[in-house]
Amino acid sequence: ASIEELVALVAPDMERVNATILSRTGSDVTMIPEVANHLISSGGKRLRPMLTLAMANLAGYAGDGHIKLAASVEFMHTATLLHDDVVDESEMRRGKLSARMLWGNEASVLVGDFLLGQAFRMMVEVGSLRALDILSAAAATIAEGEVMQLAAAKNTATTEDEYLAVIRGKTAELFAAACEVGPVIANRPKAEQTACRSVGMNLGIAFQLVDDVLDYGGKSAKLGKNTGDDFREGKITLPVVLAFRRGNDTERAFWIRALERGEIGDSDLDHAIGLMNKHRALEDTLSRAQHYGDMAVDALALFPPSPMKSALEQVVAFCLARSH
Ligand code: 2DE
Ligand code: MG
Ligand code: MG
Ligand code: MG
Ligand code: MG
Repeated sequence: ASIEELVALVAPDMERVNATILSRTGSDVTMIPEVANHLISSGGKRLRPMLTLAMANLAGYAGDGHIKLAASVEFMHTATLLHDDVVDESEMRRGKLSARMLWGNEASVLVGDFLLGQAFRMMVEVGSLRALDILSAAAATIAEGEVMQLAAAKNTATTEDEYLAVIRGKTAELFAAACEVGPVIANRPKAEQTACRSVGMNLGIAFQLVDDVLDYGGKSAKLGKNTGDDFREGKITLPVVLAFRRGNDTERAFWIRALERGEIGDSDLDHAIGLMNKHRALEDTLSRAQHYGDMAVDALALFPPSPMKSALEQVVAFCLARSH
């Protein structure tokens, strides 16, 4: 499982997207390109803009609009990461110090705002009011998901459904919108729009489920960000929901002390991982991720076999295989 097939298929388009990204991070205010490029040139996979390009191609789109929409999607994603590391107080991102550690929280938030503004300008230039509608709604939904997460933080009574609503908003919605705008600018029938949206939504849910597993079960060096962040922040992710639900009274007391009261000692992360292993919480989170990955592949069934379609199936497999 790899993203290489997709990378190869979209390479000519992606070169244009990268050039667009570079020119639109430009500003006489030199701190803006400095901060923006720190993150944008740090070896991200460009997964979301690749999805926009792939779906436009699957939909038979022949124009230029997908380039600026893909760049917009990457700008929106970069803005969310700049803001996310402030909200999460994260120190590492993509193997480097996060922007907030180098330039501060203020600069991170403000450069994120700049990128968001530039993203919307590019969408307007493309001139598809429907694409603008989908991506602007996504921006609102992402923020909604983050606020929902804030409200659920440190609450061990959070349910699996509440957690799912959070990750649909904060992560899956951008995947969904990135995919949906492809058939939209190609003026394809509603069924194709729905199918592409569903590919993105289900892939996005799977992606975040895997991310949440890796925060406990991954290796920092490989991830390029610190593991254990979610635990230290008292974030209630699905591995926690499952381990808490399946735990005895002593174990629940541990989760409440650590996550609700934030009383965390040196060995507590290891203890948390031990409890997750005991209750198969990481494994079962990954089974759920596999289920959403399967649904993403199912949603591709509408399209006839093609190299692009099989490349997208590989991408789904890749996102799930990140976990081991
Ligand atoms: C990733 O979750 C979620 C990202 C969404 C962040 C969105 C914010 C609202 P994670 P990692 C902060 C800003 C909205 C805009 C600019 C439209 O698990 O593990 O924290 O990579 O991700 O830190
Ligand atoms: Mg984060
Ligand atoms: Mg976050
Ligand atoms: Mg995470
Ligand atoms: Mg995090």
